Amino acid sequence: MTHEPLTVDADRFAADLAQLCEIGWEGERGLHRTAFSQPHLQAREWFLRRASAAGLETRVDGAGNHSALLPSGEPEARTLLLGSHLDSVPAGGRLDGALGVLGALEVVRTVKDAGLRLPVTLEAIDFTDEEGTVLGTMGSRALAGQLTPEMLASPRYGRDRLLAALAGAGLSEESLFAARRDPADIAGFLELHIEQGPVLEQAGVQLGIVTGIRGNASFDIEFVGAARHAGTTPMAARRDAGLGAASLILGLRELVMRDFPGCVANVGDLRLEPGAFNVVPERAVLKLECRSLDEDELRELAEAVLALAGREAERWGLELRTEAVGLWKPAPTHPRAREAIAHAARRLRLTATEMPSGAGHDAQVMARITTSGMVFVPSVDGISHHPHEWTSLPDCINGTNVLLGAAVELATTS
Ligand code: HGY
Ligand code: MN
Ligand code: MN
Repeated sequence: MTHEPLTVDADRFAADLAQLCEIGWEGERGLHRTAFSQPHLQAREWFLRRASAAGLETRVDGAGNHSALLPSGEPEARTLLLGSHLDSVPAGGRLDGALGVLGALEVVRTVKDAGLRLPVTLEAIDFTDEEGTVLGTMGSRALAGQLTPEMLASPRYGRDRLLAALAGAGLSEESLFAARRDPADIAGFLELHIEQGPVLEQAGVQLGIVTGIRGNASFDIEFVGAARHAGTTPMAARRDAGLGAASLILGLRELVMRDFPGCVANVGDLRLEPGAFNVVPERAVLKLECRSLDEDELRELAEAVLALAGREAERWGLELRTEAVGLWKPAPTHPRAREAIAHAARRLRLTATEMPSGAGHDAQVMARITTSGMVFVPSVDGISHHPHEWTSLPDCINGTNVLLGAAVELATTS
């Protein structure tokens, strides 16, 4: 007689998901739950309250990572971590990260309710500042011992913002480094996440088994020309920083599509100074990132991008300043984690396909220190980092049940 696999409490999960989605939600303006903002802190407190209500232990570490724990009865038991992040991008969507944190909590609660005794401590974790509005994968890099003083010296949005955010949360650079865990104590890491792209929906497949996670190299780029009167200065006599920015953005798209077809690049922020109708821009400041699944290719892509910026600066008679402000290496997931996810999907008679992740995740950090895997569920119209980001409730529950099955398998076979 085949046993039906253990499944989560769908009603409890749905009720909690509805509550969590409201914290920081501003309707058509989207979700505003950036790291260390009031809504973010409210969501974290909500998570701890729900964990306590389920009779779980709770903990906050020196990186502000919030955890709900179900200790194993066994001495010397290692910890199987399940989780994601509750912080969002500005004007983001309601499920990016949040689904993985709630899914992890629901798995731990379900194991506890079922009286399942596992040889590992189960820990549902909400990592601090995955999205990088302060540092980027701050909590997971701290836990994994992947943070260095150099990384804290020049974060993507500046050191002042980092120090202010840490101080406001009662954290410090010292407490970040103290949050490091010994990898020998960790049995593995699993993350449930929305796909944030169109692949699963277009293929009509219920789940994605993530094979690898793209790396990301981020740069501050600055073109410097000369401010002049926009009415009196002849067009040919200008050193217009805006021309450097515009030609880099257009050239970037051409470069990637021609020479790096498996990669992506983006300029997500552009500022012209002094920023007046009637002044030729003296400075153009761009926030640029580029991504690849392969570490060597990411390095080559970054070099090609900076060389392009240099050529455009020369073309328009501009000075160029560049600063590397973030590097997240690509990471493959672990075959044992992929296998556990595939088994769980099969037991639940759900369709699944292996696929890479274009987005970055805490799992790419955890993959450096432990057996790590990711479960994707479809995104409606492939939309993410946008108020219309959504995944159906049945798909969210499917993903959480697969997370449960994979966690139990990893826990009992690691
Ligand atoms: O940027 C990313 O890929 C992720 O959403 N932090
Ligand atoms: Mn995410
Ligand atoms: Mn995101």
